[in-house]
Order: sequence, then C-alpha cells, then structure tokens
Amino acid sequence: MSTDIALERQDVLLEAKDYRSGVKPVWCPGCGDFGVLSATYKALTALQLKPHEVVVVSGIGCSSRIPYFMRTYGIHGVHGRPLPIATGVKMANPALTVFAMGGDGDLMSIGAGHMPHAAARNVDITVIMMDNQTYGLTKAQTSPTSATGHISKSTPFGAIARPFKPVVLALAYGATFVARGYSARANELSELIVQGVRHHGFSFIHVQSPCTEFHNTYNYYDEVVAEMPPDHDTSDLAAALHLALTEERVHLGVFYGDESREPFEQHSREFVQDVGEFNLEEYLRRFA
Ligand SMILES: Cc1ncc(C[n+]2csc(CCOP(=O)(O)OP(=O)(O)O)c2C)c(N)n1
Repeated sequence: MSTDIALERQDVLLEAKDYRSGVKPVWCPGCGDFGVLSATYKALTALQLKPHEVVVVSGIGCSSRIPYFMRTYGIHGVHGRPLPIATGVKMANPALTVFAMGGDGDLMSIGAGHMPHAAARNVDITVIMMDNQTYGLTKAQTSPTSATGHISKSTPFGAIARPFKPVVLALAYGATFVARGYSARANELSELIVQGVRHHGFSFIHVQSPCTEFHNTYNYYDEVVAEMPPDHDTSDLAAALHLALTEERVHLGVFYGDESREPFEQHSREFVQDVGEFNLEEYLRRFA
C-alpha cells in the first residue's frame, strides 16, 4: 500500500518509514543527530501520530536541519528562535503536536532567554536539545555547554567559563517534564520522546549528541552515562536537581514530571472566554 493511502486511513498502522521525508541527512558520518532522528521516527511510530498532526520547529545549526528529514510539517527558523515560533504554532492550533529542536548553541546561547519564559508559561511543546558541546555548523567554536578548558578557535587558550547545566536550568525554570537521553541509545531516547509528547505541558529533553568531526565524545559518554537510580522519585524536584548537579555521572532517563499544571494554551483560551470581548475603552481607562 502506498504511504499516501496509509496516511489517510485510520485502520493502517504507520511505520517509521512513513515519517521519513526521503531527503538524505547531510550530517557527517557518525553524527549523534542520526540517533536523535531515528529515535524521533520511532517515537512518532509508537504514538501513531499522522505526519500532518506534527510540526517540527528548529533554529539554525547542523542539528536544526532535522525538519528536512521528516515527513511532518516543519519550520527551519531563525537562529535561537525555535521556542517563540513553536509557542506561536501551538497557540494557533493546540491540536498539533509541536516539537522545538536545536543545538546547544541555538537553545543555550543566542536563544537562551526564551526557555525560562516558555517553561514558566508551561506551553505544551516538546523541546529536544541536541547537545554536542560545540557549534558544529560554524565549525567548532566553544558553546555554553563546552567544558572549562575546552580548546577551540574561539577559546584557543581554553574556555574560562563553567559549562551550563541544561537539565538544572530546565528544572529551575519550572519545566514540568525534564529528561536526558544519549543519541547512541536511540531506543531509550525514543521512549523519553514518547513520554515528553504525552506530557501535558512544557517538556525538555536534553540529548548528549556527540559531534564526530569537531568534538568526539562517544568514548567519554559511553563511560560516564548512568541509569536513573531505580528509587528516584520523579515528583521530587529537589531530588531531581540533586541528580542533575552530579558531576561524576551523566544520568539518563526522566528527572522530573509534574502533570498538575494546566498548559498555557488551554489556560489562556479559558481566560479569554472568561474575559469575553476585548473592550478598548475599558483598557484605556485602566492602563493608559
Ligand atoms: C543571528 C545569527 N547569529 C549567528 C549565526 C551563525 N550560526 C549559525 S549556526 C550557529 C551555532 C550552531 O551551533 P548549535 O546551535 O550548537 O548547533 P550544531 O550546529 O552544533 O548542531 C551559529 C553561531 C546565525 N546563523 N545567525
């Protein structure tokens, strides 16, 4: 059966191939982002979302090329701005499943100011950050997640700054679902993506996604990644922060989940209904 017919029918199970655009990824051999792409196909297959129900918004960077390789709607946006664009898409049509995807430069450097606001609002989008601890597309400058001492063309004598801790930041900003995956473990990552999409609210998935060309960290992560302790309570924010602050181990899995907060787009729609028609005269009387 052709893919187009399968996509129209409710009774046909979609397969990973149904989410492929057919455009061949331009990433370097071994790039971690291949693992993230296949985990995303796998997650969409598990969720059985129709491609037209999904929008993948990205910024600019190697990782941000991901919408080209997916047979969903997609926006290859502006550097650092996937979150405001994704927020707008979700507000305009809350029925869509919206992803915001990009690199550590995109989301933690030029776009760093957007995450606290999107998390505080609890917009129901799933953010997947592909962290290679370097600027891949522009050829290996130091990024906010590069380790102290990291040598590159932008820090030739070693980075002085301490690296950002994306999971700690997401928890501190009030993200209601926070997880970490590793691109070399695509099956586990796809399960985290499924959980992130099912979560009603702002989900942040930090993915260690090594850059084979400029900063090959596979051996390091193979060594230091660790499963989430089996007794970790994902409703305990302090315990999640404690684990995320751990330097010796890079824990994979769900750090935190809180379903109690209403997503922004739902809340704002109810709010608009309660307020009723916008009254300009009343507004000017109170605020002008
Ligand atoms: C406003 C603006 N500033 C700078 C750039 C140049 N630029 C393009 S991608 C990028 C960083 C890429 O790093 P990252 O977001 O981590 O993605 P990666 O390529 O590593 O996947 C930069 C600085 C740009 N395109 N637009």
